[in-house]
Amino acid sequence: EMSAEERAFQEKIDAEIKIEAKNWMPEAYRRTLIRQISQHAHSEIVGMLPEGNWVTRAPTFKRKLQLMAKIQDEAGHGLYLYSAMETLGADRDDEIERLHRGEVKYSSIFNYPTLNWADMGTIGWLVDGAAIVNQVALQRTSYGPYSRAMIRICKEESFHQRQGYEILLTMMREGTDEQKAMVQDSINRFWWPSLMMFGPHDSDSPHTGQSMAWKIKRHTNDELRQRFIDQTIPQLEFLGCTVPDPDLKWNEARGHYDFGEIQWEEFYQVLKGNGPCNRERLRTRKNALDEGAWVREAAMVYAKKQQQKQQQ
Ligand code: FAQ
Repeated sequence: EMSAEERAFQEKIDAEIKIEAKNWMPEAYRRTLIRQISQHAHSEIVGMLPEGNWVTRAPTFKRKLQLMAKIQDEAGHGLYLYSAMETLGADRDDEIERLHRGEVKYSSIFNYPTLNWADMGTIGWLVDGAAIVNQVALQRTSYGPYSRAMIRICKEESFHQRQGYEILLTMMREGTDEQKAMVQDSINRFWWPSLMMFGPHDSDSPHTGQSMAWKIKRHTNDELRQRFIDQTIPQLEFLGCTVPDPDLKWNEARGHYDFGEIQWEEFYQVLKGNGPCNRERLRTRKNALDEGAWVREAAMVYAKKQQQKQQQ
């Protein structure tokens, strides 16, 4: 049985009116948003690490600048998303603590290593590409601050995607055989993990039903995964590369690409913390927090001194 408040809330959702921070909302709606937005923010921050690995080894000065700018954008997205999360009453430090204790998730994709320079292209093209498909849909999410964050973030994310694709295109057009092989190797490693970014099949996704009803999610995991594949395969063909999926095939009747079954066992192992880099990623984040402690303390002491001066 819905209360009058809940009914009014659902009517607003149905009428496409955004929910704002100070509006009444069901506790479960608030909790779902804190869960999703914090996971999204953590992903942006942890997502800096695989690319950070290549800043000192970028092949040219310009590539280095581009990569650094992209990584800084991701930091901005993370901070922006933490702010959106705070409008729901969650505390940033608490949520980061929970991440470091391994209690909450961040995107599975960032638990894979970056082994060659082509990975910087592949991450931009496939990982940011998948992120965009998901985030374009979230621009229409029902919670106002999250929706507005997505509009801004999508603009930068499309730039990242093109940046990544251009790295791969350059390697395929002007590269040596060895460099071309690097591109294919990179796509082979990142293809399936990129498809896993969209989450479990709809039939195995505990949150999709309620999140669709609340219009937090505007499309299901499987819908967005299919959209990503459909738009990515022509780009793959233009590159002159393949994906490691013998079942991938255009289906004229469906008007979509068919594709093989994802290794869900691998996905759930990564979610449990057993992916190739899970431990390293969390260790790096914890160290960053510990090593920055003196800066935060100094800033607090300085702020206090300034305040005391003003009171005198
Ligand atoms: N990894 O019932 P559902 C980026 C969890 S892009 C880890 O389907 P939901 C940009 C899920 O949380 C990446 N966990 O859940 C960038 C839930 O666990 P819980 C970030 C996953 O929420 C690019 C459980 O499985 N983007 O950072 C994953 O309705 C390059 C059941 O799943 C976002 O976070 C996964 N792949 O749908 C940065 C987008 N999939 O919480 C740097 C916002 C599912 O019950 C470099 N999030 N889980 O313990 C969403 O759209 C949704 O949360 C989904 C999952 C679609 C990810």
